[in-house]
Amino acid sequence: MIAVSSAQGVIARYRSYLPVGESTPVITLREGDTPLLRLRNIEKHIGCESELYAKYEGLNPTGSFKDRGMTMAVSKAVEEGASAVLCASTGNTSASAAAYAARANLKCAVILPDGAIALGKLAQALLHGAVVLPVSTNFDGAMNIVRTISARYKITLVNSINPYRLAGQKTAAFEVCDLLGDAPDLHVLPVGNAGNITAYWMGYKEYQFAARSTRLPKMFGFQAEGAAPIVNGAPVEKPETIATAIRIGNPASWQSAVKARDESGGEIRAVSDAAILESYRMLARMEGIFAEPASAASLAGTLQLHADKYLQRGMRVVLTLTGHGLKDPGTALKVVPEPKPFKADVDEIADFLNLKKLDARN
Ligand code: AN7
Repeated sequence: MIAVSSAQGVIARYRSYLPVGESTPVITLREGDTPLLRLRNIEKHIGCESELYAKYEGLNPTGSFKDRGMTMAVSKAVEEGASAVLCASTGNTSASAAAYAARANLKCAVILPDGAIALGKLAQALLHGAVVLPVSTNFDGAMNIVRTISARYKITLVNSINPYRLAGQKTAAFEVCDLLGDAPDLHVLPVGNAGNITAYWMGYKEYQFAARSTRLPKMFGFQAEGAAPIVNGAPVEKPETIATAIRIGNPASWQSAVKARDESGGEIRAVSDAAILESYRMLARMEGIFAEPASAASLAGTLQLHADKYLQRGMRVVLTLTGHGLKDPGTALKVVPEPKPFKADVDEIADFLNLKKLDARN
């Protein structure tokens, strides 16, 4: 027998919780099964007595949590006989749709806000062979276009208004419960189009109903200050934030995100771009975790809760880090000093590094 990885993809792993049948083809890249990493250095640094855990979704096949939903959406599209899929995206959805469509031999078209996508995500969509249409609008405008096209033409929409997407994404909540032994006290995550907070809440409730967990977390969502429609209670016409993934002014899952917040007793708040970038650096420097800027909104939010004395001793707090930092190398290079070229001289380099000489025998 050939040894196979224990990673099997979220459909195989959580089949009984998902709307799939015997005849559903499983299109998978072995997504899910991402690590839960305790953030001990950050806990210590800020003097936090809660346990902080990062659910590092950047380790999915295309580098973001979107793969959990895309394996479902694309598998169901194939089952239903589709030949093409379509999405609007701030980047990660398009990268994931393009990859899963390639694996399923489906055509893929993506509508992107021109000039507002991190470089890695654009490269992924293009290399996987999607038809990429940069349109001079923002994400919300792109979303309106794909809603209309999919209502009028034969193409399957794989944005999170496709219910199979959220069904797949809820598996992240199952994994958190399986890894911790129960649901955490708080679950913190960035909010853009608001699908993920909706999906996690669905997952936590279903797992409790199935008696796989005994409790429910409070859901805490964080939007970027310049793109915080749910916090403001009104759509934002021109959303702005350095975290391009969550530059969204009129989220598709607005109502269900508010429901997740209210049913769980949580909150949806805003964090500044400065706080996002500070957290982005902290994760990388203090924990060795390279997450993309939007993901760092989870830590920025957690720091805000800590400053507000919300985090008590012994609480378990899970932060979803939604995407990999390599998606957006441009932002990383903007927040660090540029390295200076150095002479190829051993002694000068050793001197510069303040190194002590080994004794003569060596
Ligand atoms: C890294 O790719 O909306 O609140 O089109 O890429 O479920 O939308 C991405 C969203 C957080 C927000 N973090 O999640 C898209 C897109 C990252 C993201 C979010 C996104 P939702």
